[in-house]
Amino acid sequence: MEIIAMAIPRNFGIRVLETTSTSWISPSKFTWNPSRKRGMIKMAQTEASPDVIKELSLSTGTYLIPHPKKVETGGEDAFFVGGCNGSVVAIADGVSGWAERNVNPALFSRELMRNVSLVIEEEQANFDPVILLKKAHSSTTSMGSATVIIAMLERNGVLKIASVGDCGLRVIRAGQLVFTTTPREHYFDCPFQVSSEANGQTYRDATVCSVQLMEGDAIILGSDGLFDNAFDREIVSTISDIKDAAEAAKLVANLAHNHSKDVNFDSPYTQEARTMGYDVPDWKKMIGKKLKGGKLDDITVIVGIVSANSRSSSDNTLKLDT
Ligand SMILES: [Mn+2]
Repeated sequence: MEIIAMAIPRNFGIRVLETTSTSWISPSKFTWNPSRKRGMIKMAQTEASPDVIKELSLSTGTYLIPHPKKVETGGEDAFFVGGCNGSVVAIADGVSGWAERNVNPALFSRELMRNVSLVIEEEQANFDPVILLKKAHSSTTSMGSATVIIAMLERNGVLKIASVGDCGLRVIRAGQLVFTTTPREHYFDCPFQVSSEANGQTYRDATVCSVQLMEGDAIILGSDGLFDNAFDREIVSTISDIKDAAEAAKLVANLAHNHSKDVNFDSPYTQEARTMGYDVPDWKKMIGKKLKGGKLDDITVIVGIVSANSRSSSDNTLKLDT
């Protein structure tokens, strides 16, 4: 049972899987070297006009649609938007398998996000999502586990990301997808997760990366309920002409929600399931059937649109050197 404690599988989604084959996913890991930070900041300063420095910030919108069976309780996703200029965005997805142990899966994810909101006040955590995750996780006392993603935008446009599990982030620039995070899972439907259990994942297991954002970029954060039900190309086309972050978040969440309820939709989730060897029985394949359908889940979407504010370099309230 200890193995189960280390990695709680989700208890929703496909329940009619015919095989039990598992695969270990080991995507290439992005790396982020904190020592580069100062160099990147200097570059931002020297490339700008000597008199005007641009500060980047996020205009954010959020939208959460609970699992249809969890509407009354609000579901088990939780999110946070805060920090200076809304520059810190985070989503945690409580792993629902805990319900089988009579543990409310929402408690851990909500407390984790609440602790992010508290820890963000500490200067050390305010510039490093890994430290923020470490501190928020270590102060979370609820039983449970969650996948989690934290992203923070520095004023020079560097977006730092730490992710454990299968919450995700996309960057769209001029109508093109230019960056995606990579989910990590122990096996299909059992993602990496920070946990109340000593042998669960921690900040040390986070996939850590950074990306230089530009004015006009859009970032989209989502729980797996988004990315299991909506393809990147659909997300890009859905928000391509939308300037308002709140409207964009609502449209993207509804896109995923509609697919999640569509039993005939060939979703990213079922496509991955088939890749992993899960499918309908062979006799159904012989008559042309295949595993399909969306995945009912909580769906959380945060959209951030990057805007720039110009400041005179003589304005000594500007603190680029962090
Ligand atoms: Mn989920």
